[in-house]
Amino acid sequence: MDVELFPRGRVEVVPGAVHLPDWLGPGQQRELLRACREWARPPAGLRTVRTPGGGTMTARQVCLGWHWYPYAYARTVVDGDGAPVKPFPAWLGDLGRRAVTDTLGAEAATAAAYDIALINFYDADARMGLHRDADERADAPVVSLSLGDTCVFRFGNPDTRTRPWTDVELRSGDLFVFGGPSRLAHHGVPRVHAGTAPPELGLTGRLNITLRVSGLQEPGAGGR
Ligand SMILES: O=C(O)CCC(=O)C(=O)O
Repeated sequence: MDVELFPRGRVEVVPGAVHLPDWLGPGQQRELLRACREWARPPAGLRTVRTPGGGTMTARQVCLGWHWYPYAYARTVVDGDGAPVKPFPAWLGDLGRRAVTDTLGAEAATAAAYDIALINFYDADARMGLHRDADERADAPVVSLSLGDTCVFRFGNPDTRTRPWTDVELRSGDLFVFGGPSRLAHHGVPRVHAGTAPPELGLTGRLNITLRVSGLQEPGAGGR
């Protein structure tokens, strides 16, 4: 039997940033994984993101609602197959608002009309450098759901890419929400612990589903 020495509970890492372990049960994780597998299919499926400097991100990505590319949003996969981005389903928006209610409270969830999902797939060698989610035009909290392998999620501060930061272990089913004074905090994934996914989930690697409110109206809008 797998029993924690210290049970994991809700932690407010810094004001506005909350980690809620085991928020998704095994059945919900399986449902979300099934949806991710559908979304990953072409057209507008899982792709390698190229950065303006000529590099590539090691986490591969698929988007819903608005297509993110460095560093703006579009309605089509402008840096890939050119297909229209897949729609953002209403049920995912409901899930996002529930996540905010359960972490930051009902008031924080009222204006949270989620319309973007970024789904990141990490194999054992994938990472994500410290960055800010700053291409949106809305200040609603960012909702982050984890499936599969455990990772180290580094949560820093809005001002610099350096310390202070907190390293949080995100496991399959965990929820992390950041809003308010933490909405523009730097964050990233320095490490994935390969082979730690719950075997019954049937996923090799890690999936992260990040929900955001765009605040965008026009195709091609946004960007830094
Ligand atoms: O994979 C994660 O937990 C973080 C993803 C992320 O930072 C992003 O999509 O901007």
